[in-house]
Formats: sequence, C-alpha cells, structure tokens
Amino acid sequence: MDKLIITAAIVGAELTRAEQPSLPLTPAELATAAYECWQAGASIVHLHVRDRAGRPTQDVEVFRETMRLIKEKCDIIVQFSTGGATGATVTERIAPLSLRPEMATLTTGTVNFGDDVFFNSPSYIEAIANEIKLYGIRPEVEVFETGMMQNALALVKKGLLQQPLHFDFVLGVPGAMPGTPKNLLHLVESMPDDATWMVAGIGRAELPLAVMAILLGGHVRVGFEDNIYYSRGVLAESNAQLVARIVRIAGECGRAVATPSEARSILGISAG
Ligand code: KMH
Ligand code: ZN
Repeated sequence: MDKLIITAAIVGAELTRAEQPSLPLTPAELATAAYECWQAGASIVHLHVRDRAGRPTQDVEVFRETMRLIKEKCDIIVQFSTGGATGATVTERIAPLSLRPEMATLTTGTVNFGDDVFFNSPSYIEAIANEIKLYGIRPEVEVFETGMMQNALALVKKGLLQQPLHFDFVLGVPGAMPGTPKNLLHLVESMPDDATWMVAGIGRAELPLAVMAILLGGHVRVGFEDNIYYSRGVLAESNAQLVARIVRIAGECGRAVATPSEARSILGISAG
C-alpha cells in the first residue's frame, strides 16, 4: 500500500463561527490552520477562502494572499476548490486557477446539497476541466454520486482529463450518496485499476469511512468543511485535532503517513 495521504479541508464554504467557534476565516487564520494540520501529518490542504465578512468568495486576491502565507510556513500541497459555494458562477469558480495551485477539485455532476443545488452542468464541468488542464494543475475528481465517475471517464475520452485519475468520494452530503461502507466499497470497486482515491465522509460518516480507507489502501480527508465534531455532541478543538486522530489510527494499523513530497510522488505531481 502507498503511504497515507491526509487532506485537511479546513473551512469550506457553508460553515459559520456560530456553528464552530474555532473556524479559521482570514488568510492568516487559514495559513495557521494549514500549518498546524501539516505539523499534525496532513500533506494536502483543501482550500476555500472567505471575504472580510466571513462569506465564501472565489476572489483571486484572497486566494493569492492565503496561498502565499501557507507557502511561507510549510510545503503542504495547496488544493483550490473550484466548487466554491452553491450559486457561484463558473467564471467565479475558475478564476483562482490562474494562480496555478498544485491541485484543484473538479466535481463531475450536479447534486442536491442540503436545501441547495450544487450545479455542475456538462458545460460547467468542461469549462473547469479545460482551465485545470490549461494550467497543468493536478485535478482531484470529487464524486458525490455514482454517475459522476462515469462522467469523469467520459472527460478522459474527450482528452480533458488524464489517467491515472485521482478521486475524492464525498459521501454523506444531505441529498447525495449516503456515507455507508457499502457505498464506499461500490465506488472503490468501480474505479479504473490505476486510479487513486480518498474519502471525505460528511458528519458522523467521517471517522468510519476514514478507517475503511486506511485499511483498503485509500487516502483520507478530514476537517471542519466535512465535520465539526470530535465525538458525538463534542466539537473538535481544531482541524489539526482531527488530522492527528487519523495519524494515530493509521499508526495503530501499520499504515505510514505520507509527507507532502511523498504525496506529490503518489499523485504524480511534479512541481514542489
Ligand atoms: N461547497 C460545496 C458546494 C469543492 O470544494 O470542490 C462544493 C465543494 C466542492 O466544497
Ligand atoms: Zn470544498
């Protein structure tokens, strides 16, 4: 098995300080959170950013400043969200890619998202995939529903994605594919043989699906974007606390944790 890649999804677009008082919001807070997660064992930070009022934004300058502050502190791989918040336009969503982060997400289908719709029409998906390709960014295909894997393979045929693909199975979003072991196994068994994968279990699905991924040879995403609790009814103190738990569990299972440069080599990312 490859060493375990841990992604820290430190803020997301939906969550507020009222729900999670330790949520990092400003570029400086996001950089500190990313650094703490790196210290704890994360090799990728999945990045959304917020404006001065704490609202989600795809503003290029906020991404630029946040990435600069993160890179000043550590060599963690910075992965930009092209999902942004529901309701963002495709132009807004692709704008930060001009900063050439090492990785970016690509969701290959539309899905209900709580009371909202996370809209990814074929033309949106192709526009985002095009831009990712243009800048030579390593895509992470976000799969919220089974059909999204077939859509990703169709993009390979069109030359918009290159194999080996790297998937993130986002399971347990209200309105999308539930975060069950059976669903995770189905997706893992449906992937092309050379693909790599991680799982982002939402809410209470985070920990059990992470443990499955550790045992099955997948990789793990944790963090406030996906889950704000450490245990039932007990808020996590920090994103790093959630990362540290995965490192401990992986250690007990005999699975070593990847450094950022090891993660680059597992994912085929050349730039450091
Ligand atoms: N905030 C969600 C609507 C991504 O980062 O690529 C979409 C999302 C996916 O978080
Ligand atoms: Zn995200």
